[in-house]
Amino acid sequence: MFFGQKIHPLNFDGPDRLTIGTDAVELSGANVRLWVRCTEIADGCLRLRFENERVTDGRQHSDAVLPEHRPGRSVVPQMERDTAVFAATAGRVELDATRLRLELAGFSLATVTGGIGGCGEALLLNFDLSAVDGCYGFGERTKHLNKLGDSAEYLTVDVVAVFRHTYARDDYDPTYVAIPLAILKSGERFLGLFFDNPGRAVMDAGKSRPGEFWYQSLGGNTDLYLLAGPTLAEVVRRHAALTGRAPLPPLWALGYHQCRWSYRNATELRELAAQFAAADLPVSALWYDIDYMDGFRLFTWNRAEFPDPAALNRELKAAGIHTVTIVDPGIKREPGYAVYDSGQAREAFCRTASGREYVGKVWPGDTVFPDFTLKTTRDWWAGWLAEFLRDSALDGVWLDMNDPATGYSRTEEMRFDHGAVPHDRYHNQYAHFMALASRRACEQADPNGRPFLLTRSACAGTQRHSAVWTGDNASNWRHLRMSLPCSLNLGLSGVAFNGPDVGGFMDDVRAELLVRWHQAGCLFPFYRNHSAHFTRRQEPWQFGPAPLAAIRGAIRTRYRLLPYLYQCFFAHWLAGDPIIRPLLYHYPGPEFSDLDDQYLVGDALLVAPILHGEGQGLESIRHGVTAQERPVVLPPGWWFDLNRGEWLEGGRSLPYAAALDELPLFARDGAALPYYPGPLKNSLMDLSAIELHLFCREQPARFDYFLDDWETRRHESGAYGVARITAEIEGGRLRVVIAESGDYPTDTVRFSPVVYGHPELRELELTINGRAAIQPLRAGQRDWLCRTLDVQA
Ligand code: MIG
Repeated sequence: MFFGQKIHPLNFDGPDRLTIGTDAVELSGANVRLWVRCTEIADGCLRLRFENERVTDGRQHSDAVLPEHRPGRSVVPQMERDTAVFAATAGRVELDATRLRLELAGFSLATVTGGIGGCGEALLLNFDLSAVDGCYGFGERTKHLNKLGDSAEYLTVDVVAVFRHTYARDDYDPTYVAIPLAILKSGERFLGLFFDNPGRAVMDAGKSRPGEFWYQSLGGNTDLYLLAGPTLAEVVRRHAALTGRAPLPPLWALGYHQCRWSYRNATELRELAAQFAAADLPVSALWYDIDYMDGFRLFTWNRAEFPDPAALNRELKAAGIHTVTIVDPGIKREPGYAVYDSGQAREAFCRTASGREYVGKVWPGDTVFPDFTLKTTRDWWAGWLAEFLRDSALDGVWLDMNDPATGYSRTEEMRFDHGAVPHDRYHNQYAHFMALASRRACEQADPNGRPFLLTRSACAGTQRHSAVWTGDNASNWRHLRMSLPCSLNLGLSGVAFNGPDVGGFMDDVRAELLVRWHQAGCLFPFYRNHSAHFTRRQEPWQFGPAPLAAIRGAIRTRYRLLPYLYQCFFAHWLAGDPIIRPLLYHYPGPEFSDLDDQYLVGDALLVAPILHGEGQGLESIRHGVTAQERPVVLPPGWWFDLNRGEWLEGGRSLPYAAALDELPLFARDGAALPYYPGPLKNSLMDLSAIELHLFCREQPARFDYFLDDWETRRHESGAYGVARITAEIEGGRLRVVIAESGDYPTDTVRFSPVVYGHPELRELELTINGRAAIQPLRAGQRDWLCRTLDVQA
C-alpha cells in the first residue's frame, strides 16, 4: 500500500470543447468526456456532479449526505458567449471548455490551466490557490491545523498495523477516517469544498505544486458540494446540515472514561471502581477491551473470568459507573459457533468476486466480515448486538478494527452485495454502515434511551451514528501536541464528538506527560484514558500523589463544567457548531490562522494547555517549584484566568508559566458558564440545581441554556425548552434575567448566579420567569482546577 502518491497532472487528458444540454454541460476532448450538472441543495449549498464517461459504475454509493438533501433542485445552464453559466441562489458557477470558475458569498475560486481532466476513472480538479491563505477541515489528520502546503490521502487504514513506524512520529499521513472536506480561507472569507466520493481520493493543498490545490478521485464519480461562507462557522454549519449532526449523547458519556487493553476479570473491574473511590476521582464509565470474550468470539464472555457480567455491570451502574464493550466486525469462521452459523444462513457476510465468503485473519483467527451495506445484515447484526447489550446490562458500544482491519489478508478481495460491488466503493464506508447497524441495536436494546457508540474508523456522515476516537496514538509529547489540531479539524469536518486516547496508547507514559495530557484533554468532547496492554499502566493514581492531585483537578473541572459541555452538545445538535474550536472560528485575524496549541470550548472558554515537558520546553524553577512556560494568545477583551483567579486584558500574547498542577484556562468577559456545584459521585449528578458563573467585567453575558430531561430522546420530537439568560451591569448592580420558553415545563432547574465581576459590583437583581428579587453579593469560594477561587455569590 503506497501512501502519498498521486497521479501527475500531466497524465490527465483535459477537455477542449463545451456543449450545453438541457441540464448538463458536456466537456470533451480527444480522450476524455465529462458531464457537469449543478443542483441547488440547501441554503448556501450547491452540488456539482462530475460524471466521467470512463467510470464503469456511475452510481453514487456514498451515504455521506442526508437522504433529504440528495435530490435538490436542478439548475439549468445558460450560454453567455462561450461560457456556460449555472446561476443559482447560493452562488454562480461558470464553465468554459477548459476552466471552472465559481463564486459563493464573495469567495471566488477557479481552476488553473489544465485543471480539469480525466485519466481512466480518475478525475482531476486543480484549483488556483493564489488568493487562499489557509486550508482547514480534511477530516482526521496528523500534523497541523492549517493544511496549506500539506496533502492528504483518503483511504481508511488500521494505521499502526499497516505503518508501524507512525507512533514515533507526527508527520505521517494515513488515518482511520476519510472526510474529504477542504475549507479554504481567503482573508476573512471562507468556502467549503466537500468531495463526495466514497472511494480512494487525494487532496493536495499546495504540497506537490505550491499555489495549486489538487483533488484526485481514483474511481467512481464525484459530487462536489460547494458550501458558502463567508464565515468559517457558516461553512461548518452548512456541512453539518448536509451530512448530519451528532445526536445528543447520554449525560454519563460526557464524563470521564477509564479504559485499558488488559482489564481481564471481574475482580479487576471491581478493584478499579474501588480505586477511583479511594483516590477521590469521579469516573463515569469503565471499558472492556477484547479480553472479555471467549476466544475473541463476538457476543460471548469468558465465563471463567466474568462469571456474571450482567450482575457486575448492574453493580457498577448502581455506583454511577457505566460499562462499554469493544465490538470488532470480524466473526470467527467456526461452524457450530451460533453467530457464524446464523450469519451464514442469512448470507450476511462479504464475498469475493466468485461468491466465496471473504476470509480475513484477525484476533479469532480466520474471520468473516458482515456486509453492513445490506439491510438484511444490519437487521441480523442489530438483533445479536441488542440481545448482547441487554443480557449483559451494557450501556455502550466501542467499534474497533472497522477500517476494516483484515490482518495479513488483503482487503481488496472483500466485496459487497453478495460479491457484486467492488471493495473500493465501500472500503471507507465499512465503519459507517457498521455504526449505523450498531446504533439500531442500541435503540432496540433501549428504545427510550440515548445510544452511546464510539468508532475508530469513519467517513463523512458517521457522526450521525457514533462518536470517534482518533485511534492508536503514542505516549509522547508530539502526539499530545498533535491531538489538538487533529481533534479540532475533525470537529470542523462534522465529527464534533471526538477525542484521543488521553495519556497515549502505545509506549510507556511518564508522570509529567500523563498530567499534561489530562489537562489538555479534560475539556475535549470525548475524554478517555486508554493504553495498550504491554505498556506501563496509566490510571490516574499510577505515579504517586502529586500527579494524582493534578489529574484530579483536571477530572473534577470536567465534572464541574459538564453542564456547559452538555449545552455545547445541545447547540451542536441544533446548529452544527463544533464543541471545541480553533480560535479562528470566532476570531478570523491572521494571527489565528495557524494557532493550534490552544483552543476554545464553545465560544466562552479558552484552554492553552502545557504541551512541552521533561526539560524540553521553557522550564523554570521558582521557590523550588518547576513550571513550564508557554505563550498564550488572548483575543481582544478581558479574560478571567481560572487558574489564578484574576482578570487579564486580551488582544495580546503573554508568557504564562504553569506548575504541574496548573492549566491555563480562561473565561471570556461576557461568558455565562453553567457549573455543577453538587457532590462528585461518578455519573450520579443532580442537575436540577445549577450555578451560573457569570463573567461580567465590562461585557454583558448572554447564554441560551437548553432544558430537557438529559436522558431520553423526547427532545428529538421537539420536547425541549430554552432558558434565555442575560446579565447586564448597571452601576453597582448586576441585572440577571432568565426567561424560559419552549416545549418543556418551566422552573425545572434552579439557577444560582455566581459573579466574577468588576470589584464595584455590590448587588444582584435576579428575575426568573418574571419574578424579581434583589440581593447583596457576598464573598464566596469555588473550586477550579486545583485551586479555590474567591467569587461573589
Ligand atoms: O489490534 O482491542 O485501536 O484501542 O485497545 C489492536 C485492542 C486492536 C486497536 C484499538 C485499541 C484497542 C486494541 N485494538
